[in-house]
Amino acid sequence: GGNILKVKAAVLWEVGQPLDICEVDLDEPKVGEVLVKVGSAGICRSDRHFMHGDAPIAIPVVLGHEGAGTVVQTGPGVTLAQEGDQVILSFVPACGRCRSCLEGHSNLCDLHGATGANMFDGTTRLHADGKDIHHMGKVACFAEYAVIPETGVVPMTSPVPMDKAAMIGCSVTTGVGAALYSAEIKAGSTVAVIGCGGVGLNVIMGAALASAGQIIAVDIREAQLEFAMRFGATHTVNAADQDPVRQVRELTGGRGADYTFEVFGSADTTKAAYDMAGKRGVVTVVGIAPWGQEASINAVDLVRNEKTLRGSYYGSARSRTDMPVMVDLYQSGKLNLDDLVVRHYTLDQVNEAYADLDRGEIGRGAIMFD
Ligand code: COD
Ligand code: ZN
Repeated sequence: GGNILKVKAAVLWEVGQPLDICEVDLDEPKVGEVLVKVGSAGICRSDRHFMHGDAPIAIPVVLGHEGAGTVVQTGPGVTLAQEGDQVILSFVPACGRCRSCLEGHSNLCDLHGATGANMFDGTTRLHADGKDIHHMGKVACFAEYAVIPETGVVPMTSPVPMDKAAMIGCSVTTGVGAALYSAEIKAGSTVAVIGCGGVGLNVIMGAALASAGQIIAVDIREAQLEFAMRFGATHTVNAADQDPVRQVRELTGGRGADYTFEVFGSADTTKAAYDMAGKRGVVTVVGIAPWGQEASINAVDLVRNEKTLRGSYYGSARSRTDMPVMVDLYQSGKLNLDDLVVRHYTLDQVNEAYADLDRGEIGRGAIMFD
C-alpha cells in the first residue's frame, strides 16, 4: 500500500474565504474504506453554513456532502461494495455498533458524531504539504476522488444519472425523509413548508407522495414559489410581503396546518413554523439555525393545542435501506428529480455555484466530473 493519489479538490482553508481549487494528496483506502471516483456533487446550503462559520467544522476541510460516483478501489476487509459499483454517498456512514445504529437510527450514528470530519479511526486520508485536511461528513466530494467508509456508499439498485443520484445523497433523503419518516404525514392533511430550496422542494414532493390535501409553499422569493407548484405545492405564500403565519392560518380555514416544516435554518423561521401549526400540529425542523440562536415558543399554546415540536436530521432515514427506496421512487416517476437539477458546473466553478445559491437562483445546482 502507501500509494498516494494527487487529486483536484475544493479546500476551505479559513472560514469566510472562498473555496480554493488545488491539488491535494489522497491516501489509499484503509480497512473498511473505499475509493470513489466522484461523478457529481450537489450545491447544498449546509456547506455554505460551514464556509460562513454559522456551523462549526474542523479546518482545513474539503466540503461537499451530496454526491454520487463509482467505486474504483476497495480497502482491506470491505464486503459492502465492489469495484465498479455506482454508488450514492451518505454523509452519515453508520458504524452499525453504537446504540443509535442498533436502535435503527443510523442517521444519528454515535461514532460518526464523535469522529466528525475525520474517518472512523480519527485520522484523515486527505493532506497537503504534510498538513491534515478533514472530510466533510466523511464524504468530501468537492474533489475528483474521495475515500469513504464502506457504509457511506450505497450501491444504486438501478442506474440513475450521476447528478440525480447525488441529490438522493442529501436533499432528497433529507426532504422526502422529513415528510415520510420524521413527520409521517397522513393522507388528506394540510402541510406548510417554509423555505423552498433544494431540500424544501423535496419536503413538498414527500408531502405529495403522502397524499397531503393542501401543500402550502412559503418562501421570500416569487420564482421559488412558482417553481414549487411544479413539485406538488397547491398554494403559495410570499413571506417577504405578508405575515406567513397569518396567511397559512387563513388558507387552512383559521385552524393552522397539521404539519409544518422549517427548511431554511433560522430562529425566526423556526418560530414561524411553530406558530402556523394548528391543534395537534406536528412541527418538523430540518434547518439548523446559526450556532447560538434560540427560538422561543409559547409554552401555554404547546400544551393547550397538543403540538409536537421535533427535529429531523437526514430525514430520519437509514441510508442503506431508504436511499434504494428513493431510487425506486425516481425510477417509477414518483420523484421529479429531472426538474430539480437545473444548473451544472465544473469543480472550478464551485464558488460561482455558491454565488448563484446566494442570489436565490431556483432549483438545485450540481457539479459534474468527467
Ligand atoms: N422565509 C421563507 N423562506 C426563506 C426565508 C424566510 N425568512 N429566508 C430564506 N428563505 C428561502 C430561500 O429563498 C430559499 O429558497 C430557501 O429558503 C433555502 O433554500 P436553499 O436552496 O438555499 O437551501 P437548501 O435547501 O440547500 O438547504 C436548506 C437546509 C435547511 C438543509 C440548510 O440551510 C441547513 O440548515 N442545513 C443544516 C442541516 C443539515 O445539516 N442537514 C443535513 C445536510 S443538508
Ligand atoms: Zn445537504
